[in-house]
Amino acid sequence: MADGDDVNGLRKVLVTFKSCLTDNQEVLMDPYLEGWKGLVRFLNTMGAMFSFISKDAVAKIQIMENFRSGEQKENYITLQSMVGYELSNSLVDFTQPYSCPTSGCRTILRLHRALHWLQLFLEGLRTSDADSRTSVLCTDSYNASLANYHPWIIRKAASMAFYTLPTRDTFLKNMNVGTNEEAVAMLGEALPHISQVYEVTESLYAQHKLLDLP
Ligand code: 1PX
Repeated sequence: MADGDDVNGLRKVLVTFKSCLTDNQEVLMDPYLEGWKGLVRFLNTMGAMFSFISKDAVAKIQIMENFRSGEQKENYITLQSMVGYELSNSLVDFTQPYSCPTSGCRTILRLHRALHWLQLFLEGLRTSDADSRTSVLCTDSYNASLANYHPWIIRKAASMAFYTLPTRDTFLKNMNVGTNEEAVAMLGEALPHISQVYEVTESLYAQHKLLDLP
């Protein structure tokens, strides 16, 4: 399938993560948010049970877009410039209760943790058998990542939503990237780029001790 055929499909969305990394390994904010917006569009096709997840993701994307269109927009071009700017201006709360408005650093951390879930889920989808259950793949990847940061009530609501996911076959079809084999091949192409963005962000946050921001 030619790239040009993929108008609404996930190929374009996942490939967006490829354009996040600059030559000197910085993560560009705009394609990062664009990638998330595409994922949210896909999530919105999966039914009302997922709308609480979608709303939270949209709210976080919106916070970051506000930074990108505000007075300090130049400082939010990359994740690296954001971290440098917010830390040197004491804009990041390391403890609760918060004394500063919501920082970009803590907002991106939430999306970054969700990117880890995405990485695990897509890898599960890519490598699983045709008769695997998407709900199980999703639950396993969630429990191994995001669930560790969520309270019981969110975990419960998320697992109920996962239960409504379609079969692996239908899920791959819904991705709108051709046959299931083509969808699986596309995941294999896109995943290394998502992993790279994840790893670069993880080491940036570790270096600045930002991985536990409340
Ligand atoms: C080919 C597959 C594509 C699938 C696309 C799916 C896109 C999913 C987008 C999920 C974005 C989730 C962001 C969650 C951020 C978060 O952890 N927020 C919590 C903490 O924020 P706070 O500001 O309070 O510190 C917040 O409490 C979360 C609330 C909503 C529940 C989040 C559950 C996340 C489950 C992720 C799995 C999505 C399942 C999609 C099914 C395929």
